[in-house]
Amino acid sequence: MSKVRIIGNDAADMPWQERPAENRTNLPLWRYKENPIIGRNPIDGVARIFNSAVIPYEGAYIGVFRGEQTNGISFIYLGRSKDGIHWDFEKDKIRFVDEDGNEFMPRYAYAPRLVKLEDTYYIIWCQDFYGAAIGMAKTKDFKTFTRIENPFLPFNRNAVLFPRKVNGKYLMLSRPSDSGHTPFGDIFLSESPDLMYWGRHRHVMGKGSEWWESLKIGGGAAPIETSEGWLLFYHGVSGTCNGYVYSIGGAILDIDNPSVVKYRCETFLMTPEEWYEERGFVPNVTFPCATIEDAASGRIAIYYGAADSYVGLAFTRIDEVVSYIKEHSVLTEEDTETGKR
Ligand code: BMA
Repeated sequence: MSKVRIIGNDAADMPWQERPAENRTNLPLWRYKENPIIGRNPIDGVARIFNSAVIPYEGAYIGVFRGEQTNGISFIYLGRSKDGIHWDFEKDKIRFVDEDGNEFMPRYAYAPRLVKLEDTYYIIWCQDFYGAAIGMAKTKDFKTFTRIENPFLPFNRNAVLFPRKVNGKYLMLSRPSDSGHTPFGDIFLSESPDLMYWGRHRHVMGKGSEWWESLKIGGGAAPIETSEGWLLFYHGVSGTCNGYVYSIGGAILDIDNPSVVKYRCETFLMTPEEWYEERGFVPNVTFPCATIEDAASGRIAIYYGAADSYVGLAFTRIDEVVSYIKEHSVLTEEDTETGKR
């Protein structure tokens, strides 16, 4: 029984491997030995799948995958899996419709997140809205995907919806940005009474003073509710002379006021090291987009995009990752204030 409780469902048959005995670091995450779980050219006309999100569904797993087509444009593809590791993809990209049922496709769509809220599944991604912005759709059956209003003005990326209302409001993390390869960026929180009107924006956390996250940060997987607060896996970016490096960071947000950071780990939890993270379309990227967790055992599986070319899996246990984050936590005033100016 874990000391820190995950408040959520059980997923006894989730993908899992124990920490290898020959683990090289004291970091609390370890990789799946057979990574990457999705290789190149996974679908006809799709060169690479990466930065994707999965969720338990009807006794198996379902996911929304960023597929970069052979013309270089990304869209979202649906995948199904019995074990969360081996995936079958639909051949065609997800066809979104508007509220009247007419086809309403984005011009491109990337880095999707997938969150179950009440009895509905929401997909949140980055798309063109006269510049890079957030797109959103809902589905109950993974057959009809209905787009809902874009939550934010351009430019914004990396939106992550909370899996339940807090204080009666829907909450979303996002990273206001520019339209290019944004060389700045903090994580903000916005709330909504109806998933249509978003406001009461708060600053959650800024880029770090530590070098691995000194350029920008952005939300990763949907926050996991725990007895210590909301556990957030996010990405932190370092701007080197040879390009950006994306590592995975960890923070714990206050359960009732998530714009307040309780603990923030000063080291990364994982950084590009393996060939499939260091070498690819965009080298040196580990980009977390989803987790599957088992409340009963405290096990967590993290799905991350690797080098904009592959999907990788990493594992941790709730006690291990929370104690590591707490032991290495360094907070600034910007982290601990409510984020209203
Ligand atoms: C960001 C997004 C991510 C991508 C990263 C590195 O701006 O496009 O999906 O992994 O850049 O290329």
